[in-house]
Parts: sequence; C-alpha cells; structure tokens
Amino acid sequence: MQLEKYKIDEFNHSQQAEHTRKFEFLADGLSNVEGVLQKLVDFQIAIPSWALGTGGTRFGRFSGGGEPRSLEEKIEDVGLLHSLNRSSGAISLHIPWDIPQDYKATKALAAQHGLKFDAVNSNTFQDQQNQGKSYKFGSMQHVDKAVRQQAIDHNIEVIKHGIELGSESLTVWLADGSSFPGQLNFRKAFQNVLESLQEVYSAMPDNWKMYVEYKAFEPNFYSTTIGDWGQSLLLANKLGPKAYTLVDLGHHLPNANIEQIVSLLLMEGKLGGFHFNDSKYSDDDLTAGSIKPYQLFLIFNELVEGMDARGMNHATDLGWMIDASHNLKDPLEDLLQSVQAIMIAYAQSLMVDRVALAEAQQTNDVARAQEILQDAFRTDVRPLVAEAQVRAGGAVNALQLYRQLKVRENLIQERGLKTVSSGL
Ligand code: LRH
Ligand code: MN
Ligand code: MN
Repeated sequence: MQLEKYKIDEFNHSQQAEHTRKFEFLADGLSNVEGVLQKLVDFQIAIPSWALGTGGTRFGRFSGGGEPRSLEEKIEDVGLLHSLNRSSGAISLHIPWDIPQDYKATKALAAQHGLKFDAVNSNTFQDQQNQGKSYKFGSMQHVDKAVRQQAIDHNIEVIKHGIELGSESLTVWLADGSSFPGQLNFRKAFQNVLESLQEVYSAMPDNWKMYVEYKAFEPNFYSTTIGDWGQSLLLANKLGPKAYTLVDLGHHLPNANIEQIVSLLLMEGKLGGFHFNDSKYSDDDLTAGSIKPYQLFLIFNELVEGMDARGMNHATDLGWMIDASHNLKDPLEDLLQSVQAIMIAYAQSLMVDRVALAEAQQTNDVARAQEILQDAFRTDVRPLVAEAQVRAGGAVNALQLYRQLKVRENLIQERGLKTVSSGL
C-alpha cells in the first residue's frame, strides 16, 4: 500500500491549530527546545522483522489479517511505519526467518522506503528443515564439536547476508543452558560458547559490532549460559573491542535495576544495543512503556547522562531496536505505540536538569533529586515528539492517521485475511 505524502500533509493541516496551541504552551516553559527537537528528529529505532506478524504464545497463535508474507512485504510494512512517524528508519532481520533472495533488489526496495538494515540476528535456537545436527542440547555450548561448528557456520552465513545488505552488526542470542542440575558443566559450556563466538568474531568485518544478548531463563529453566549482563560482559571483554553487551528489557529476573546495569555498561564502553519492550513477569515482549513507563524513563535518563559523559552520539552510537511482538493487537499499531513510548521517554530524559541533579546528589538532597527526575517524567512531552515527527515529514499523530487511512483494511485487501507470517 502506498502512503502518499499529501495525505500526511492534509492530516497535519487538519490538526494544525490544536497541535500548535499544545506545542507552544509546552515550549514556552522549556529551555533549548530547538536542540531537543533536533535530537528527536535524528533518533531512529529499528523495527524487528519478526514483530510485523501477530506473535503467538506456546499455546497458540491467532493470526491477524494482511500480515506480510515475504521479506519484501515486511520492508513495505516498516516503510509504512517510517512514513507515518519518521522514527523507524531501519529494519532488523532474523535469519533464516528472512532470507534475502536478491540483495540488489532488496536493498533498492529498502532505500525506496528510506530504510537501512540494522543488526542481523542469527538463530541457533530452533532446528531448521534439512539441518544436519540438532540444537536440542544447545548450540555454541554443545558437547559435540560438530554442533558447535554448525552454529558457527550459521553465524558466519548471517554476517555474509548482512554485509550484502549494508548491515553493520550481528546480534547473537543463544538459548543455550540446562534445565536440570547436573546436566551441564557450567565452565565447559561457557568455554565452548567463548571459543565459538571467537570464531564468529574473527569473521566479522572491522567496522562491525557483535551484540551479545543475555537472558535469565527460557527456554532453559535451570541455567542459561549467557544468563545475565555479567556473563555477557565477560564474553564481550574476552572477545575484544568489536563485541558489546545487548540489553533486552525483558530478559532480567524480577525487579532487576536495569538502569544501573545500563549505567555501568556505558561506563565500561561495553553497552552496544537495546531490545525495547515491556513486561509484567519476564520476557513478555509487551509494548514498550505499557507497564513500567517510569522505568523506561529512568533507563533513558542513564543513557543520556552516560552517553553525554562519554561524548557519544545519541542517534548513532547504540543499536536501538524494538523486540516486542504481539498476539492481541494489530502489530503495526503496537509498533507505532512502542516507538512513541520510546520517543517520549527519550524526550523526557533530555529535559532533566543535569546541573541541578548533580548538585542535589553532591549535597545528599534526596528529596530534591527525586523531584528533579519526576519533574521531567511528569511533563507531558507528547506535543514535542509530535512537532519533531512533523518537522521530519511524518504525521502529528501516527496512530490516529493509521486508523483514519484504514491501513490495515487496505493491507487485508491486498494480502488476504489469513496470512501466515514467518517468525515467532
Ligand atoms: C529471545 C529474543 C532474542 C531473539 C528474539 C526473537 O527471547 O529476545 O532477541 O532473537 O527474542
Ligand atoms: Mn531480544
Ligand atoms: Mn526475548
């Protein structure tokens, strides 16, 4: 489906008076509005290809209509999101759920939609048809060298696809671990993973980054070989300067202080990327900001502070990605909401009075420090985010326009009501 620019302009025009009133009211009380707006315009969040179809649970999947049936249609869907909000200018592929057939054509299609290829993801947590060895007992940790080799070869293959598409990073998430005490020798498992990752690492071009993603549990329920940020950081440090830790917000044990983890990883120069989502329990993959918006803000607060301290570019120096997939909502509406929540948290964190906060910390003024953070968090910055998206060429309210233009209905007409998407 084509989303012509004039439709966005018409919509923005119809909302102009109300938007201007709200924006001017907000901007009036803020300092450095132009600087903040530019940062918001520059900020882009990659969309995972696997979130474009309705996600399932292990109890079932209720497929939605008009879902993308091919890599091309996934790119088109992200293109739609990006033309609505101008903040989703990249797609993250998962191999072999996505196999590019014709690199040139795939790249041209993405460019036509203004999209880049973000991190490519490998998959050694499922067995594929015609696969020689099984990953039932792990992949890179496996006791059998032949299984480890298969996992290494797959990752090198993924890097090759990424190079062809212009991607510059590889995300490795391993399901490796054990479900019963005694099943695994922890040290041997870790060592095997390290050695396997070293081979993959050396196959990466010099300008690439490897993101080592950790997760506390699931599918293994006794131990996970890369189970937390300590294990990931250990690997990243041993691997070398191209390896970093990736934080997926849903991959922690309950109540973990993720903002503190982020702060220390940044301090060590080893924070590589993010998988944004939200959760009530564990890896729920719910819409970012839907359950714990204050936590999302606190994480951004550390990100902005830590990146500024290290002189990092907010827009380009970390891999910002969403990893949420939904089984109830229209996936595109869900993604628009996630991007919006991330932009809001980012905007709020840009408004924190850092000088006053440092002063409050230095004088142990606990109440003042809390007030400073909550002042920013309790400011309704939606008009600021909307203004940035309009300036970038997007809609003043992407979700509202999505509904008004009946995008899903159009996609159903084009692609059919019952579609089977590849992925989760
Ligand atoms: C694992 C995970 C990882 C995978 C994705 C599908 O739970 O977060 O990032 O690649 O889900
Ligand atoms: Mn993830
Ligand atoms: Mn996950």
